[in-house]
Amino acid sequence: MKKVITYGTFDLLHYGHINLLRRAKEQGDYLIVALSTDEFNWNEKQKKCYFEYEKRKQLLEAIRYVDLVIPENTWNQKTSDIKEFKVDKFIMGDDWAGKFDFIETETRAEVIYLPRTPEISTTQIKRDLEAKKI
Ligand code: C2G
Repeated sequence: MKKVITYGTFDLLHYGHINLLRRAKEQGDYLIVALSTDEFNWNEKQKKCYFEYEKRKQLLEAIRYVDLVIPENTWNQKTSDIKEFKVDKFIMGDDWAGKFDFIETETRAEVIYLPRTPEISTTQIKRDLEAKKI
């Protein structure tokens, strides 16, 4: 069984996230999503999520491509996660291109960056709602 892992906040779940998860699952048979906790988001990414962790987890677990959701508590858990779950591929959107190449030297996993879906982001959704563009 080929196992794939990806990491993220996935707040205000949108089709850009779904495109990423679908393509990540296409790369294997089992997709693990390491979901950023509320504390990690605030302390490390200065992101205040609209949906708290348990709600974001519930949404992800309802997606047919997702097989397991685990918490992302720190930047540097990726290597141990990959070893613990015997992951074959580490996949992220290409806004992260180059940032996680070290994973290929520290583990046997392949690192793949997939093109982001253009013109959609959680930040953009929040901006549009504030500007009452909809
Ligand atoms: N994404 C995408 N297209 C978009 C928006 C997001 O492909 N229009 C991808 C991102 O590249 C990322 C994933 O969806 O791979 C989740 O995006 P975020 O929730 O914004 O996650 P991020 O803040 O990038 O956190 O340790 C890694 C971090 O936790 C990643």
